[in-house]
Amino acid sequence: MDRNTSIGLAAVLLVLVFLFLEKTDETSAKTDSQSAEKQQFSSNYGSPLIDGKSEDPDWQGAEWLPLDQTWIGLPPNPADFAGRYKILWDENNLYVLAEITDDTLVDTHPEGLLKYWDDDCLEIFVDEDASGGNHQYSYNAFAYHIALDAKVVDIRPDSTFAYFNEHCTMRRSTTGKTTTWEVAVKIYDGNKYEYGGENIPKSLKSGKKMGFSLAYCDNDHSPERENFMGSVRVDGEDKNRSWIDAGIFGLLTLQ
Ligand SMILES: [Ca+2]
Ligand SMILES: [Ca+2]
Ligand SMILES: [Ca+2]
Ligand SMILES: [Ca+2]
Repeated sequence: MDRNTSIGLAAVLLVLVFLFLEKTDETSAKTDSQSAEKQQFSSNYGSPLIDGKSEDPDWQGAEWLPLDQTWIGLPPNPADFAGRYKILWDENNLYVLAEITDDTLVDTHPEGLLKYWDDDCLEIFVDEDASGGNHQYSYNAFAYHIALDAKVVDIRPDSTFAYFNEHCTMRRSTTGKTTTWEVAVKIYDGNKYEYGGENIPKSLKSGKKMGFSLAYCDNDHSPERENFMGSVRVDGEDKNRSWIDAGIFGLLTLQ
């Protein structure tokens, strides 16, 4: 190889390195701007007893967060719907305590897999690796619809509705028009999840980040749900997108 060929090869190599670095920069900048847009939440460590009651000392130390974003319908008056929630975590579960004021509790479709979103239900969105992206027919993220009878439903990759009862344990108690929903959520690696397979929930650690949102479907005897209220702001005309797009979930940090 003569001197000119060597210089030529070195120049080509240098250009390739530059192109690679530029590409890497673009990719990381894109990831940064996406995560910067996510609404940030944090959760304390604690292990409440799942009994539908909020008296646990660990809940007392957690702050209330608003469940006040209208995703479907007009903003409801406080007698029709008002909601707030708390989050805790320990090694085994994420815990959600939701205090929901709802004038009428309805379960119009007692068959759990039939139009479950048109009955009153709590909905917990979890994206274990905070990847964002489409999760409509995949386990990239889960959208757990928890019915009044504690059955848990989401959509499988073959687009059928299915029970995920072992993922969420829920107990609730109702006083007057206010219902306390207390839920333990097991966190699964959606990239490896197999329906009916031997799936081992993840062990959680301080500092972990997950995509997380909460919502409530409120129906009071209408053919379809009247309101869908969520925990995060959703930009744009169509705000009912969390069941498809994990990119609009909040970003939760376990403290
Ligand atoms: Ca409790
Ligand atoms: Ca209502
Ligand atoms: Ca994911
Ligand atoms: Ca209702």
